[in-house]
Amino acid sequence: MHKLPELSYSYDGLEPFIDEKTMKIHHTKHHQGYINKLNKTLQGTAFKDWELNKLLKGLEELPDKVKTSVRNNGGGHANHILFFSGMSPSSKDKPGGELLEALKDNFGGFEEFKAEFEKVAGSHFGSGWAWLVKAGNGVEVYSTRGHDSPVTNGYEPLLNLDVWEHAYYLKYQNRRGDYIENFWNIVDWDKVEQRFKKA
Ligand code: MN3
Repeated sequence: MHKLPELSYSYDGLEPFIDEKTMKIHHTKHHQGYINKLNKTLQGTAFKDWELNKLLKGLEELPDKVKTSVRNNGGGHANHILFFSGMSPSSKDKPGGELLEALKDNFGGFEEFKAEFEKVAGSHFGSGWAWLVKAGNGVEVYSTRGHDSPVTNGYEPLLNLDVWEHAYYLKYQNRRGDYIENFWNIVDWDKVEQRFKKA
């Protein structure tokens, strides 16, 4: 059985950048909803004890009757774990160490990386996610549709931003750009650095 992880901060912890009501609904209704549907799909199958990463890595080999649900609900579960745990009320302005070096190598600098991430997140059509991933020896920025996970494509996710409307509509309505810009205030760069080291 897959379970909803608790947040390491309170629902109002990311105010004023993400509002309490959005966080509460996002965590207890949307994220929990994906978990409920995933568990229902896996119930009584050979995959019920598989870890999330194993399911997503092996997605294409899964039988059709579970594949679509694992893509959408397993992906939804994994992406929200990464998203919620990648934010913090007390975050630093920018990463350091090897991650900063990788961003410089790939994008020319931290500001250039941010501009690229904002462009990808802002121009993604419809529901999906913007990503910073480790790909081979470098890092890459791109977006996925629905809840598609970079893990399925062999990438290690480092940072993601939910650009489904449920992630920002109550506070920002159609102003996705403002939501994206404010995201930088709450990125937990210590966490992202740790993910980079482990990847
Ligand atoms: Mn979401």
